[in-house]
Amino acid sequence: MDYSHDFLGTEASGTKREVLVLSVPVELTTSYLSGTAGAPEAIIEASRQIELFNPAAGIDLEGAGIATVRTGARDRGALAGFIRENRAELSEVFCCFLGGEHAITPWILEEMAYGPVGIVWLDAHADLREQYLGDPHSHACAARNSMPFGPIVQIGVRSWSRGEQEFMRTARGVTTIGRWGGGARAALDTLPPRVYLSLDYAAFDPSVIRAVGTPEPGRLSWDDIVGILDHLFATREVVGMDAVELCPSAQDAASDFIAAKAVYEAISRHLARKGTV
Ligand SMILES: [Mn+2]
Repeated sequence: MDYSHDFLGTEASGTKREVLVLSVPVELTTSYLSGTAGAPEAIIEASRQIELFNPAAGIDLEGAGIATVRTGARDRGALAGFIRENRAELSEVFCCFLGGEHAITPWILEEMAYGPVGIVWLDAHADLREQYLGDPHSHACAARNSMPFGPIVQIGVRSWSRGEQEFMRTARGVTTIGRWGGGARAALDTLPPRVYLSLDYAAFDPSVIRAVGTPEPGRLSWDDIVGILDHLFATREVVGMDAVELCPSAQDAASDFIAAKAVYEAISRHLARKGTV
């Protein structure tokens, strides 16, 4: 595995490795706006503008032990091969996978074999289709394909198909909620003590992040996402995460920066909880 210190820059590296930011430029089933294969590099580049001192999380990421790995994986086989080859090393650190499209989440869950976990799914779309345009591995099926790996709580979801509505009515193991608030908090509190976090940038209102594959108006706001991260990292052990579906646009560098900042906020909370910095 080749490391660099591009995410947040060299100042965020350290003597011990605590966090790996892994680029996974998979783009196979994009259904609307394309370009998510370029998201990892756009996020990494924008991250270098972020202040390492994080007053909101009460932590300074200077010397925090953050490294960047470019997996080069552009399909399921390549990602699975990379994880299998490096699983021992990956399981010792907090891994944040940067997509690429949302289809990667169940692949990560399968190959990382985290054991019993709950899954927190921040998204505008339910992603509960059995197949989409004939493809059962589409990003639109990613939550459905993640169900074998643990109970799922979805927050921010505001768009789904009639078929998904039928499925949600009877399905066990997935709870779908629109807004962040008391109901969502109570749902998160039903999850096992260890959770995996999947952040689809479409969860954000487009007034916050606009450059996504399928922009969907309505909340979550920035403060909602930070509130969810605060609650999650305070009450659960987050075993790993992904951040997916950014679709970088030359006219919208702000989306790249805010996407990077969301990852930074999650990593900050992980390290603050671990107490190694
Ligand atoms: Mn999604």
